[in-house]
Amino acid sequence: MMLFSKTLFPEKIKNLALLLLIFAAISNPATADDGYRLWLKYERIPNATVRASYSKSFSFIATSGNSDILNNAAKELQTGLNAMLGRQIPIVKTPVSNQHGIILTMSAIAGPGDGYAIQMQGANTVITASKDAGVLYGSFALLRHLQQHLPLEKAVGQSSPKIQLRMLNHWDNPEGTIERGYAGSSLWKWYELPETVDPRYTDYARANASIGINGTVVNNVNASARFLTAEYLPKVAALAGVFRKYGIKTYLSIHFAAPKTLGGLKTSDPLDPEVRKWWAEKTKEIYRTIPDFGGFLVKANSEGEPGPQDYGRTHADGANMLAEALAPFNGVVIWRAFVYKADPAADRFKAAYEEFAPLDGKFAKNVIVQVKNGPIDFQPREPFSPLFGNMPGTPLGMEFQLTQEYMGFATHWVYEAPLFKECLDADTYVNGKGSTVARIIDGSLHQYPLTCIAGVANTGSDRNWTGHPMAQANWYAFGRLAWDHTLSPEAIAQEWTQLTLTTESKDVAAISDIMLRSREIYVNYNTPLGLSRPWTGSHYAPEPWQNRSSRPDWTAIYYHRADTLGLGFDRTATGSNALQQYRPEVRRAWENAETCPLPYLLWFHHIPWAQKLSSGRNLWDELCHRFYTGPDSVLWMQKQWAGVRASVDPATHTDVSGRLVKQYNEALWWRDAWVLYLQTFSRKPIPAPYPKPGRTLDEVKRSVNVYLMR
Ligand code: GCV
Repeated sequence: MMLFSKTLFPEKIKNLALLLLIFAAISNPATADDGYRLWLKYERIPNATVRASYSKSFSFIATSGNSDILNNAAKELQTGLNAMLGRQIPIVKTPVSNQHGIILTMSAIAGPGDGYAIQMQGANTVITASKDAGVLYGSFALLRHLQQHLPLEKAVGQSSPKIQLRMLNHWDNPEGTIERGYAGSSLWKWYELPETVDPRYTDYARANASIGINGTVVNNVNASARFLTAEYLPKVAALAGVFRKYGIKTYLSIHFAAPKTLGGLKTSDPLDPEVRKWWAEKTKEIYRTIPDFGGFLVKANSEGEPGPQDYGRTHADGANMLAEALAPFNGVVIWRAFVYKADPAADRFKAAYEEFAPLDGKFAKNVIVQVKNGPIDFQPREPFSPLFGNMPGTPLGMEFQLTQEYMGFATHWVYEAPLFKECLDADTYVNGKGSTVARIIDGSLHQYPLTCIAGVANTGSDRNWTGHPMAQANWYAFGRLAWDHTLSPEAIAQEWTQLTLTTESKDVAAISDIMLRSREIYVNYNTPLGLSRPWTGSHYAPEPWQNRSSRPDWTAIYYHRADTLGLGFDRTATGSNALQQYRPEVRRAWENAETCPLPYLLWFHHIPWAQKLSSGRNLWDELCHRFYTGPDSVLWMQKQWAGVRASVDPATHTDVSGRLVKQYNEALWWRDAWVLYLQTFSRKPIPAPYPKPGRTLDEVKRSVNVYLMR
C-alpha cells in the first residue's frame, strides 16, 4: 500500500509530511525502547552539570582481582558509565595516578555474607566486599545511585543482605511452557541447550544480580524427572555456567518419584536403602556436572505430586533423605509447605500448619521449609500463614508470587510490594510484640542457620520480560526487599520508576502514586473485605457462583460461603477455628467481628448482610461501595497515567494505556459478576449513588462461559 496517494496529497504537502515524519523519528529516539533493558537502561544523563561532576570522578575503573564476577562488575560499571556520561572509561589493573576513578577491591568488611561498602578514598570511589559477589552488588548499587542523578558522596555507605538465599522460582516446563506464566514461553531454550547459549541468559543474570538475587530454580515445582537425566543436566549446566558469573546458583525442582520413574526402582520410599543410594548417586552426578549446584526444591504430596506420604512417611523423612545426599556438597533442600488434603470436612486454611507444625525440629540441618505468604494460595490479600512463628526449630523460607496468577495476569497493573510488605511486617507475637514475619524469615528471631526468600518468577520470552511493562517493578521490588525488607514500597516504587521510566520528579511521584494504590484498587473490584478465590481453573474470570468440582475446596462457594443470612468463612471457635493456629494477640485482633480489621473480615467471619461495619455502612453497602470504587479508581489510574505521557517512552506509554482500558472493562466485569450474584442472596438494592449494572447475571455468566471456552 502506498503511504500517500497522489490525489489526496499534492507533491509539496507529501514532501512536507515526509519531512515531519523523519523529524518525529529523529527527535523521538525513545520509541526504540521495548522494555528489554529493564531498570538497567543507563540513559545519558541530560543535565550537563551532573554529567560533568560524575565525569570528573570516573576516569578509570580499576580491578586487581581476576574472577569472572569481578570482571563482570567492572564491565557493568563501564557499560553504565560510558552510556550515562557519553565517554569511554577504561578498565585498568591499577589506579591511574593524578586521576579519579572507581576501585574494586576485596577485603573483609563488617556484616554478613554478600555485603559491600562504598567509600571515598581521596577522590577515588572504592567498592569493597569480602566476596566478589559483594563487589558486584556494590557496583550495581553505585550505578543505581548514579541513574537517579544523586550526589556521589551520598553513595557512601555499607549494605548487607538480611536473607542468605534470595531466589527466583521458575515454574517452567521442559517443553517450554510456563505454569501460570503470562509473558510468553520459557526463557530457557531447552532444545537448543547446551550447544547454543542465548545471550539473553546473561541479561537475565545481570538483572537478577543488580537487585541481589543469588539463586534460581529453573524448572517447575510440578517437576518433570527429565531434568535429572543425562540429557538435561548438561543443559542445566550451561545455564549455571552463565549464572555463576553473576553470583547466582542454580537449583532444580525434583520429582519425588524419580527413583521409580527414572531409576527403574520398585519404590521411591525415602527410608528404602536403594532409594537413598539412588539419590546419593544422582546428586553426585549433578555435582560432577554443576560443581556449585545449589540444591533441590520439592513439592511433595501436594496437588497430586508424589511424596513420602505415599509410603506412610513424613515430609521430614522425605526432606532428610535428600538432605543427606546433598550434605557432602553443601547443597540445601527447600521443601514446600504448600499442602492440603482432599478432606471435604476440612478447612484448607489449616492444612499446612496441621501437617508441618508437628514436624518442627525434625528436619536435617540443610533443610528449609518454604511457606507461601498466606495459608491458601497467593490471593490478592491473605492473612500471614500461621506457620510463621510456629516452627522455631526449623528454618522457614518465604514464598511470594511475582507472576500475577490471581492478580489479573499481564493485563492488570498491580504493584505487589505493598502485599509483600504487609506480610513481612505482620506481627506473629511468637516472642512477644515485634516478632514480625520478616524477623522470622531473616533468622533473627529464632537464630535460623539458613534463611531463604523466593519469588515465583513473572518472566518469560516476551521482549519486555514480564508482559505488562509495569510488572517489571514486581521482579525489582522482590529483589530489593529480599535484600533489605525494611525498605518501603514507596521508596522502591520511586527508585524503579526513576531507573525505568523517567527522572522527571513530578511524574515519578504520579507514577509511584498509581503503583502504591494499584493493589488496593485491584482488591476492591476483585476480592474486597477478605473474600478469596472466586474462580476455578482460569484464575482470571469471575465465577463466584462456581459450585461443582471433584473436591469442595476447588469451588468458589467453599470460600465465600454466601447465603441468605450473610457472607464469609467463619474461622472463629464457632466455625473451623483456624484462628486457633495464631498467637492469642493475633487471634484477639481478628476473632471479634466488631473489631476485626475490614480487609480481613470475611476471611474469619460470616457476617449478616445488614450488619453495620466499622465504616458506618452495613455489609452489603460496604461491599457495593468497594466493588464500585474499584473500577472508578482504574479510571483515575488512566487519568494519572495520561498525565505523564510527556516524560515516558511513547511505546511504553501506549502499551500501558491500552492495558488500562482493558483493566477498566474487566474491573466492571468483576464488579457486575460479584454484585449481581451476591444480590441473589442479600436481596438488597444497589445503594445510592451507584447505578445498577448494565447487564444481567445471566449475561455476565454467558460472557464468562465464552471466556472459558476452549
Ligand atoms: C505449580 C497453585 C497454582 C498451581 C501451582 C501451585 C503450587 O495451586 O494454581 O499452578 O503449581 O499453586 O504452588 O504448587
